[in-house]
Amino acid sequence: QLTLKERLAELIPAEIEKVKAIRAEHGKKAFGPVTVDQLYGGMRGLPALIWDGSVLDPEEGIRFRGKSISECKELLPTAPGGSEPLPEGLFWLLLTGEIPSQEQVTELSRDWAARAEIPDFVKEIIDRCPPTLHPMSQFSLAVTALNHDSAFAKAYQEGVSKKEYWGSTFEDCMDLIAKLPNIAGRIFRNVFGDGKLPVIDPSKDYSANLAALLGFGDNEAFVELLRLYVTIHSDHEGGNVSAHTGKLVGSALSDPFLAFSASLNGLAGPLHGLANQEVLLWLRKMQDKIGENATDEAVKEYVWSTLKSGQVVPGYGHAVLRKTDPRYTAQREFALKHLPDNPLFKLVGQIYNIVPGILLEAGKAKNPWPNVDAHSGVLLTHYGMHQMQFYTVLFGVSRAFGVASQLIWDRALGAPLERPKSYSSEAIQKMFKDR
Ligand code: CMX
Repeated sequence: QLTLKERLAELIPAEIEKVKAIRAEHGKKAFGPVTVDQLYGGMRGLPALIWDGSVLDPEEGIRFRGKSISECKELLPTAPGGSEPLPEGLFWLLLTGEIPSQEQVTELSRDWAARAEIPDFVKEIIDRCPPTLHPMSQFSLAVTALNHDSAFAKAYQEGVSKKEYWGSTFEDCMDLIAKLPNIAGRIFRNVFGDGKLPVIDPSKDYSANLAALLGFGDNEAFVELLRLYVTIHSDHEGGNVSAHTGKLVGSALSDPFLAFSASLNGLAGPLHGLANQEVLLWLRKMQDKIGENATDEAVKEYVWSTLKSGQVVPGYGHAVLRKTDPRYTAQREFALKHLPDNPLFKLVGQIYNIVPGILLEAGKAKNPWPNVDAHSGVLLTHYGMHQMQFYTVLFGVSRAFGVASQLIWDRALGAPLERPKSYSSEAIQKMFKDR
């Protein structure tokens, strides 16, 4: 059985030829006009990036290397006795487009466990953070500091040839993913607990170790939740803020630690990954105001009051999606199986029946349906993880899988420095003066 790196080494030459052929045949073809509105409007719909791991269809949602979430749940290896896909398998799929064997996935778990230890000075950086510093800021600091031991940065300084970039990038990406549970666990325990951490168990899978580091290792349902959670949050094509930021920073040949910490800073924004924290805060505030088991009328009034005070309804809407996010649906299915009677889950279901109608009536949001963040906090809190400021860190652990996969391919394919053209408003006025 080949290791992931050996399989990649086999795949890369053919992929380089494929890209050459695409460019030779289609390189000068246009996608269509670019409008001035797209420049002012956050570049919605602007074709601008290559991203191989996943593609997002507005109606259907995400596909990882062509596979829907349901297909991934069916095809990817699971843990013994478990039924959720192992993120190890998803990473293999993102990188190679292939479904790995159980043995290959177990080997990845072992490899990541062996790389999981973080340097003492990184531990110290985390330990010195005041508990009032948001966990995402601590996370980003720690990931940035991992660049101290970057294999890519070292190889580059030693004058490695461009053709060899991907090998050390691969090593850095494996180290990055492997070290995230220890970083996340340390932040969690420092901010919310007594700072004491168990050690990684090399016989366990990634999510089981992550759960143990967070203090939930004995709860098999929570471990299963993390397997699903890390799998579905991993990648959402290339244009979202965290993915694109990682690719952009990586294009300057900043190493994967620097590139991914930049991703994390984008993920920490409330319109992106922080929305999972915001959703739970909003639900709790709603419960405080209108009580548990509130009527539909009371919920409607609360949603309208959110909109009327100029705030967004967190967990709803999307820049690309135009239907319910299948990542929301996957989490709903998990809840129906494991926590059907949880009151907060019931509230989430009640809101699902109410918010889209209100957003449509309000008439602004292009997509009135829920996104991934509308559901995740409810699941975590059900198992006793009530620390909502931590939720986006879990999103970040998962997002590393998608960003890392693309960074490896970008170096393998020799992706150039990103440098799109910007314009001033004055330049645009001049350009279209007589048109
Ligand atoms: N509540 C209230 N208003 C909303 C809304 C929502 N959930 N979603 C969109 N709108 C508003 C926008 O703020 C915008 O208003 P203005 O014209 O006043 O600026 C208008 O509707 C049009 O926006 P859009 O084109 O439909 O959406 P965008 O592509 O600009 O933004 C997103 C997408 C996700 C930022 C937006 O839907 C939003 O703010 N949602 C709530 C926050 C959230 O859940 N984010 C998480 C997304 C998933 C993730 O990345 O993790």
